[in-house]
Amino acid sequence: MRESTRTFIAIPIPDPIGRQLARWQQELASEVPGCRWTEGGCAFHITLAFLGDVPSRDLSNLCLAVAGAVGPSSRFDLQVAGLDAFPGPGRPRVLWAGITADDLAPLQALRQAIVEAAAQSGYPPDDPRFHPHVTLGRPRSDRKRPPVDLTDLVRREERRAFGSFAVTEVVTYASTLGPDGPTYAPLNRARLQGKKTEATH
Ligand code: 2AM
Repeated sequence: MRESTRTFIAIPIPDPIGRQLARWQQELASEVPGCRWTEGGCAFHITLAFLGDVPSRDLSNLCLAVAGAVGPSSRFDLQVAGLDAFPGPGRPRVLWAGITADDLAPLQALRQAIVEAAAQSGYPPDDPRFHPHVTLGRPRSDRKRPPVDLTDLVRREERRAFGSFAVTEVVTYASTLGPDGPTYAPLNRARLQGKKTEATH
């Protein structure tokens, strides 16, 4: 085992929506030449906290802390919808699908609990900002290839929606960098076990 593991914590996107996203990537491919697309399958996710290199001997404690933070949360629904890019569609470096919900508070609370658990384990996430998204691909530009302007594409696709899904688990992943991009492997799955409080009328 390596001495340290590039680690992040995320909500996996369920397969039925992942398959729709993979088909969408194929539709978009001709309009975003030179993009490195996220591999389908288990790779689609909403990153909640990127921790960077964690000493491998600390991983089991970290996973326990994450499970402790996630357990009390109740399941909630999210929807995958719309297209946008970081830092902006005019000079895109990350092309992503958006995340919406009737109420985003449960997602924010879950993320906050995980950030606190990771920090208490000694691994605070490197970025205090949180903009929930699913990365679809990373457009590449260099001296020979100027960045593509995706402003029109993003506008055209703003109403695209992929249905909602219930968030039932949070996964701690190892990310391994390779020549064809990163590959992700689940280290631990933590289930949301809180009881849903029924609305009273
Ligand atoms: P993403 O969520 O926009 O795709 C593993 O690298 C995951 O952690 C990716 O999903 C990646 O971006 C996210 N991530 C967040 N901050 C990162 C950083 N500073 N370096 C690498 N990946 C980061």
